[in-house]
Amino acid sequence: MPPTAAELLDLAIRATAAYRREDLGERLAVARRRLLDPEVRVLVVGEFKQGKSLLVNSLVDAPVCPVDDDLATAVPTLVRYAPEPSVVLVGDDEHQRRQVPIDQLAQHVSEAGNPGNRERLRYAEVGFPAPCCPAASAWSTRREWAASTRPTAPAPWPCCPPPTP
Ligand SMILES: Nc1nc2c(ncn2[C@@H]2O[C@H](COP(=O)(O)OP(=O)(O)OP(=O)(O)O)[C@@H](O)[C@H]2O)c(=O)[nH]1
Ligand SMILES: [Mg+2]
Repeated sequence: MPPTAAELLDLAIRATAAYRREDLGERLAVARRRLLDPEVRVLVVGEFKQGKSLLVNSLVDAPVCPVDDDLATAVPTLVRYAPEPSVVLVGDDEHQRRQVPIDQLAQHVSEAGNPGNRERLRYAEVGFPAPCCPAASAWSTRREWAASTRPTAPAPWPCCPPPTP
């Protein structure tokens, strides 16, 4: 049986160690983690005020990202499935995590409440029981957002039915 992609990466990682190329080994380790991650991310990239947040909200059928026709988003928002709604602010260091009430999200991720990201947040993580896709998660940033679903997620999403033939 031919080796799997993960086995080939393991072999390459061992080779980088043997040839003292730890720099390449780290990149291969990242590739291996991505390969084995069951989540799929879909990125949507756009300039300011192009409707990214409204699109994310429509997909998860909930107002999880602040929509505004004037002030821009200051901090990326990660939206992922959780049994109960929750908001966690993540600081410069991934371990700096602070839970806040969900109705305070907008003031931390918008230029109005957090101008120039003076709170130095890396991102805000929103947990939400998305009714249209129980295993969905989505990224919303100033310039991009990504939705990801695990392979076991039910499909299609009721809010995005497939085109009829
Ligand atoms: N007419 C129309 N307006 C839209 C549409 N999508 C978004 N808008 C409006 O455009 C404005 C900006 O929408 P947002 O979703 O906040 O845009 P954004 O890209 O997330 O903005 P930033 O995160 O600040 O960059 C809001 O007033 C929305 O109501 C659309 O499809 N049609
Ligand atoms: Mg936005």
